[in-house]
Amino acid sequence: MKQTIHRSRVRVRALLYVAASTGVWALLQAPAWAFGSGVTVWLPESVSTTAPMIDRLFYTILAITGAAFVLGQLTLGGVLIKYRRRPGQRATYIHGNHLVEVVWTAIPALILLGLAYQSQRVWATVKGTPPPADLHIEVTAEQFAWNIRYAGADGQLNTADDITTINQLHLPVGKTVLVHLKSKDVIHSFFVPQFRMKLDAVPGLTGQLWVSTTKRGHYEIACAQLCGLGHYRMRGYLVIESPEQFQQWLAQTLAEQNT
Ligand SMILES: [Cu+2]
Repeated sequence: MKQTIHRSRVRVRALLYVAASTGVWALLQAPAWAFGSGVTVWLPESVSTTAPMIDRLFYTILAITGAAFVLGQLTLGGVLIKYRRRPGQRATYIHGNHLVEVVWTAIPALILLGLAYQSQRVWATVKGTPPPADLHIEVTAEQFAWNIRYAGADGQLNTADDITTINQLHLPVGKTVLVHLKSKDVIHSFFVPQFRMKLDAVPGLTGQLWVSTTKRGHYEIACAQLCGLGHYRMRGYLVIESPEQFQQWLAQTLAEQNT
């Protein structure tokens, strides 16, 4: 009688354990399913050509680590139940198993190599030589604002006819933009979550980041480095619009600047 109760308890515990692990696994996988079906659950929407490849890598790593977690926990639970203390059973001393050790070292090593290869490809695309740009802009961070500079009629930055704005970044959709990033004072960080793009603005250096926009909309530019007391209000506004609207906005900004 006692034995039967004990067994059913163990069974219930095992079931609970499996249910909990499956729940955690499902929770981890939810974003990957959502990504597959185009729903955004975890990450903000993506509006650049490189964002989907970064997301894919992120979700691949999440799925692999999620599966490893669940497998590891299930194995641990299974071993605990199978080899639990039983009356009259003595512990045995074992010396390990070479084959098993080789397998569980080789498989993660291969997975890591695959991930490293994939990461390197994404990195080379995002951080390697930028593609030819349709538009060059200069962004200079300062405590606590973004100074944005567009080339004027001469197509050259840092000349008398430049168009400048504060915290207002407009970009044409479907174009490749090269951002030249500077800082006037301390280290800031230019971050647009929808681009999956972040770059530190370091005084004395000019950083470069490129982006090809894919979707119109209103987004925010955050400073991702604690840059002083006003860091919390260092926020820029990004508008991605049609090339015609962009040209119109540029002309309007220039007219306002000249008056
Ligand atoms: Cu800042």
